Amino acid sequence: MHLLLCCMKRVLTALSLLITVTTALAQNAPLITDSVGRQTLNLNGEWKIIIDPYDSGLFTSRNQIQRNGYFRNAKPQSPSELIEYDFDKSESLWVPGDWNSQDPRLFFYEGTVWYKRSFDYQPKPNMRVFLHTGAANYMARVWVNGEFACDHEGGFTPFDCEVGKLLHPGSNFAVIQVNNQRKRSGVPALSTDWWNYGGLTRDVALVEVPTKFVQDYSIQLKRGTTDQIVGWAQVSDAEGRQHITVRIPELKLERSFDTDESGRADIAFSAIGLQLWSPESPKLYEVEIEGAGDQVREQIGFRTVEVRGQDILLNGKPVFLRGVTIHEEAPFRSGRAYSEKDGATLLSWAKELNCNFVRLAHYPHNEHMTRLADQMGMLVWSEIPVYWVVDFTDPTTLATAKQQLSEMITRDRNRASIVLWSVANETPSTPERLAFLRDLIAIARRLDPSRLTTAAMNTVHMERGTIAVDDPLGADLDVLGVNEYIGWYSGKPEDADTTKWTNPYRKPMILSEFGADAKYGLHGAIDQRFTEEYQENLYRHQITMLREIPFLRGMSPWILMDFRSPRRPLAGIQDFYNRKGLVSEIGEKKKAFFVLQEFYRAKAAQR
Ligand code: GCB
Repeated sequence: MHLLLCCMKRVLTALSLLITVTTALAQNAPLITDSVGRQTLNLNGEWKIIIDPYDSGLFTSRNQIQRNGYFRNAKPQSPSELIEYDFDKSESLWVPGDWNSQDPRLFFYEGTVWYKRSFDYQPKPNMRVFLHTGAANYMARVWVNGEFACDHEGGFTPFDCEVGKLLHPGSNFAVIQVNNQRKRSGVPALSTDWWNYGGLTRDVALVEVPTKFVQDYSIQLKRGTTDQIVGWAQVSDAEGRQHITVRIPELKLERSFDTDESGRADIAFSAIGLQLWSPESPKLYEVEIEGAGDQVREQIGFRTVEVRGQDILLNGKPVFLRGVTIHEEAPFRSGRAYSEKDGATLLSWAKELNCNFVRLAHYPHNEHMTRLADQMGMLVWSEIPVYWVVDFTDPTTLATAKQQLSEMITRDRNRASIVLWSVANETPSTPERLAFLRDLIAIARRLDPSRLTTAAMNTVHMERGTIAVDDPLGADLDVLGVNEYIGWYSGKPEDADTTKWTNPYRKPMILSEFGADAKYGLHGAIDQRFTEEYQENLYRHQITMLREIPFLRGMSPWILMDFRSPRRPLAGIQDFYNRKGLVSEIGEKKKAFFVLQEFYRAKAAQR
């Protein structure tokens, strides 16, 4: 019998209406690694907004012939011009932040909102300027001083537009159209079990760099060693050979390398006395990279991660990943989480559970989160939103997924905390999906051979009480992720006690989801759905089962905190929240929290 182990996943048939803009000609600049560590002008704060459900702001004329950003200018160019918008008299929204939780009219809104922000700027000689957007969900188009600058698809990864030539001394303005309409070819596509928060949801800033600069680099510990640092650095726009210098002042290390003609240098040197990064001791070093007159600095930790047989090795030693999944949902206020404080709250609850691992579902979280994970000592699974049913046959969907994967890796490849890149969650087992995901796995390995690849799968076989983890995708992954909802979407919690597991791939497995909804404060019998007792009982039986899975090397139950979902309308209980959290949306701990906490305490003590 072929078993879909969890909730599923209806293919929505509604087509989303997305107007494509023919004027989007400019190429996005490649991402700048560590843009937060550069000279920046912060553009967070109040932005003027216009809500535009019909996308009128894209059109210059009534018959909609030219779609070149009617709202791109801050003001009418002459008093005789017919202009039917005025940013300055409009309302405003806070950036970073989703619009849904800031304005009740926008709670369920899916469409366009135009953002405008004025700022003073004095261009500096020999400097280039990029407008960095941490994330805009889902499509964004950017104009600076009325000129088109760039566009971007994908709601959870950053983009940098080069805008130096569009800026002038004194007052300037940026206009950004953000559209969060779901679309069939998108990543994710039409249906998700999380809120489709729209807007400029992460930090926005101008980033200044010299004409040629250190665009990107990877600095890692070489697998199988404890003191060999390897990597590469790329100077932008290089014409001919350059020097790159890497320094780790605390270790009194300084090494120089020559680039090739394209500005890329391979880096390799020994760092005797290096203290390794681990969850127990998350040591970070300040690392400085200098080249082509540019200098960038950040805190980097050094550790290795690999698979040996059915084990995951951290710094050469087997590790069990005591994890929990986390959505990027803000504790206490709901809405998209974006701040360091939000991240610190979520990760400290995970620490309280005795976790050493978090699965950041189902998309790359903001940069504060992964940097905090480095500082706090939390291993991380980071994922792109190839979620449920995306259009595996559409080449534009594949291109979007590849772009998001590469932006995720480029942003975070120097984070010691990240050990797993996940390419998908609960995708149907079809030949098209396999080809699609194989492409992504190959890219992840090419861009970052130092980490492990995974995906959360839910198509496995169940025969006579035994689950075989035999999704064909398993052959391509380093670590198998499996989601199962025994006792919630199928059977009773007690069924877990007698469920056995087999693994034809002989690889390590992470139970990447299990769980049950419970409303904090709702009490009843252990078989009464939505009570804390039901959830607690389900956790107990899951633990009974997973103690016996010989190839289990980690787990990340679903989920740390209740989060908003449009698919969960049950009045008085869900009220548009998925209630599988171990804590409520305002941090109240449910009974199951303590069951997991105790299991992890004992597990940690076993080492
Ligand atoms: C799943 C999904 C997750 C859902 C969860 C649920 O399998 O991966 O996104 O939120 O189940 O609660 O149904």
